[in-house]
Amino acid sequence: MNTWQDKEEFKSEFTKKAHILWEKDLPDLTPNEVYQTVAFMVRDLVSEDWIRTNETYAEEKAKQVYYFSIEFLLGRLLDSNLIGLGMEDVCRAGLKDLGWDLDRIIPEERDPGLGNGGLGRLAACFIDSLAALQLPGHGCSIRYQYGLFNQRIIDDQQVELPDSWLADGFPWEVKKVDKAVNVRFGGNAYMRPSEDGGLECVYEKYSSVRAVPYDVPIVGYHNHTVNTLRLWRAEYSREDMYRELSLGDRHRAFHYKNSVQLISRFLYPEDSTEEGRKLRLMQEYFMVSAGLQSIVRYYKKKIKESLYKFDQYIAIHINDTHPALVIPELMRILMDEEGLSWDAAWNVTVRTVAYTNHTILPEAMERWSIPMFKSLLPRIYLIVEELNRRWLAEVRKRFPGDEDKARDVAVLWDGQVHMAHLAVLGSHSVNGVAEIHSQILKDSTLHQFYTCFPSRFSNKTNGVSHRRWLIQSNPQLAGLLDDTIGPDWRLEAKRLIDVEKFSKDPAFLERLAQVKQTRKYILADYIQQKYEVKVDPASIFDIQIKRIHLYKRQLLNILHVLHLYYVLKANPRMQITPRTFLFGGKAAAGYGEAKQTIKLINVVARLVNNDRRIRKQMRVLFLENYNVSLGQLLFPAADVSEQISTAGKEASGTGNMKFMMNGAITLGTMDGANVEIHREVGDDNCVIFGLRANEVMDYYIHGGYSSWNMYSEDADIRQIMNSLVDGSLGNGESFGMLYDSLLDRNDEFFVLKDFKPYCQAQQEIERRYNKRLQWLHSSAVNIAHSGYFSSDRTIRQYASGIWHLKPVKS
Ligand code: 26Y
Repeated sequence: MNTWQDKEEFKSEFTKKAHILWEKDLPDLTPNEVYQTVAFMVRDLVSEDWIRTNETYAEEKAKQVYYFSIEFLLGRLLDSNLIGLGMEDVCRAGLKDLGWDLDRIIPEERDPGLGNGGLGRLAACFIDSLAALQLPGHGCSIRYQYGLFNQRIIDDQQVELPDSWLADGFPWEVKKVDKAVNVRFGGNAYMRPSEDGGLECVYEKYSSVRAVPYDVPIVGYHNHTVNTLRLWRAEYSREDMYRELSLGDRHRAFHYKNSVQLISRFLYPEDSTEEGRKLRLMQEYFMVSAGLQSIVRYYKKKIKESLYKFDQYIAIHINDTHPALVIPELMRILMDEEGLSWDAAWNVTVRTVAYTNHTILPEAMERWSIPMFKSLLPRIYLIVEELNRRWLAEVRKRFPGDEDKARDVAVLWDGQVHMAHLAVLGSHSVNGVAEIHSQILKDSTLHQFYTCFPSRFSNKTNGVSHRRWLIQSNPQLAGLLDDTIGPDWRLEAKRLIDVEKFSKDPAFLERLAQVKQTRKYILADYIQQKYEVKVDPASIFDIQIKRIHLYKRQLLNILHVLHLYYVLKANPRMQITPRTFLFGGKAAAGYGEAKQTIKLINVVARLVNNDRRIRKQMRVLFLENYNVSLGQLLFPAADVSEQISTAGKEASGTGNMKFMMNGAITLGTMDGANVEIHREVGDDNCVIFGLRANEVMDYYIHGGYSSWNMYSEDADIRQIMNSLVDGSLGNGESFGMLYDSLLDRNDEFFVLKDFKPYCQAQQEIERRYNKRLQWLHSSAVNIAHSGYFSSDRTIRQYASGIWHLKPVKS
């Protein structure tokens, strides 16, 4: 069985399942038990297709891609799976008869927040698209016991609480004990002459960690394809535990047990301490080694082709450098376990692996200290050393005397392992995530590599799943689109372009306005319930939601809010179109400026919201614990999408696409995918401001920017800056760290430089909003052109340009 014929069948299955699971009468079920019951029923529906999909891939020996990512920010799965199976209506009707409302059951699922932000959410959209397009592709990651922290705001400040998302169990996973593998750490590795006259590696005195896979089905859209996300959990190996115990050292035994369990306990353990960094490296190798071992085992058992042909059947993609150890690990397996020569193994490895870069911020470039790397991964280190030796010899031969070049492409340099260099060297394909970002990689960040391997480089502009971010998040808009252009856009997002024909049709625009209004009411209700704050659904909803970071410039936004407040205070008669400024996002626990930014937003919010006169015109709110589910409430309700990073810093952004798809107007800099959004919709349908990337670059290289000059020459800037440190924002609060970054450290992200252009852009937004029909037209144009930003387009480009995959019908 893989559908429920009708609501009657649903009800009877539900009753049976609930009885087995809970041994309770239906009326006594808690909402969470109802959620779990439905989730298990859905899993039953999926299982047949899941098995068949796997069988088909193996029988047809279809080429498959494995997407390795240290993060998968999935969001809730019940709703998306029901939609994928086309069972949402039946389920809703059945539950209704039994006295429950599906919309109240869905929030019972805890968000599996196995990611920090953009990169993790992108991975989730990608596996969604792979299944929707019937492409053979799977995810590989870690089953963290605790996802990204739960954010609370206490006394205006972020407090991080553990996210125990597994507390009530996770109905979507299937533990596969028989597919466990061992991953080895520590010990000694050295080369010795082998019997056949060559060299072989001896690896000894290591300790073993058992990696146990938990598989999650990734359900296609109305197509019977079910791919797999494999999440690895670290367990101690009983053998090793007993060995330690038998040596009589209980301390060592327990130390071993604890350190193993730590590997899959937290997403991104603190990396400001040596201990934390080591754990992070262990996580990376753990995921990579477990994932690769299971792929090679599958290849030998099911594909049964020569390992020299590995890359004809398997593609491995690394989501940033965190899984870059697949390169030396695949070398290890091919050489030490399968007996290939160095050259043969290297050819297979490079042809198999492809790498995506997601950031050019120097501090986010991964580097490991050689002593730590070597002691934790001695065999892998030998391989990295050898590939670096061969590579530098080649470079020095090609470019004699050019030591600058050698430095810029070395994998080992200055006592560190440079992961981005390893990733580029060991991959046949390197891509950035938006046109401007891919260009910057070629021109500067990876320029020397680009001169060595120009054909490896390409661009794949990011995309988002229009299933989650439109069909699922905004059923009201989805329904209007069906009524207007028919339902084809659901299968083929490009068809959204048909909306353009209606973008001047007053009847359509009126309905579009109603949808937006409804979504603003829904959000206002949520805010009322949770914060006991009233926001006015007739005001402009201006939203910035993303990780808190200096380069993303939440500071620019809140300083403009503060400025607007001062202007209104100084001009009691002045009227503006009422605005609701909403913020959401988490700051890294050790990132002082980001945490102070959150505090500043909350302090300014109190100042503004407590002022009886001002609060009729503006409201400010920081929404706690921004995650995928909260995003699903926010994107549909937005009028204005804040995308205001310093040009050249945001690799792509994907929130910008989700807003656009839901009809918000972008207020942004020429950065990341904003550049392409601007190209799609034109100047009339988005508002662009601020320095361009080349101007920012010029300032960095040639100097010439002084934030002190901005401060001394502009009274408005002086006023807001002074208020950061003179205690006038309330309770004598002071924001010294932010003040210093803007003035003493010369405003690395050009907040003050872009301040006035941003204020003008905000006025332009207001002017356009008040031309109601024109605004609605812009909103429609944005929706119409958002089809390009579906991750289906992106994944098709990866599939044809990098992985060479073809769809397989299940
Ligand atoms: C090494 C470690 C500190 C590290 C951890 C996480 C480095 C980077 C990251 C995450 C990066 C990330 O999320 N990047 C974002 O990727 C998105 C998807 O491509 C982009 O849209 C977004 O611009 C980029 O910031």
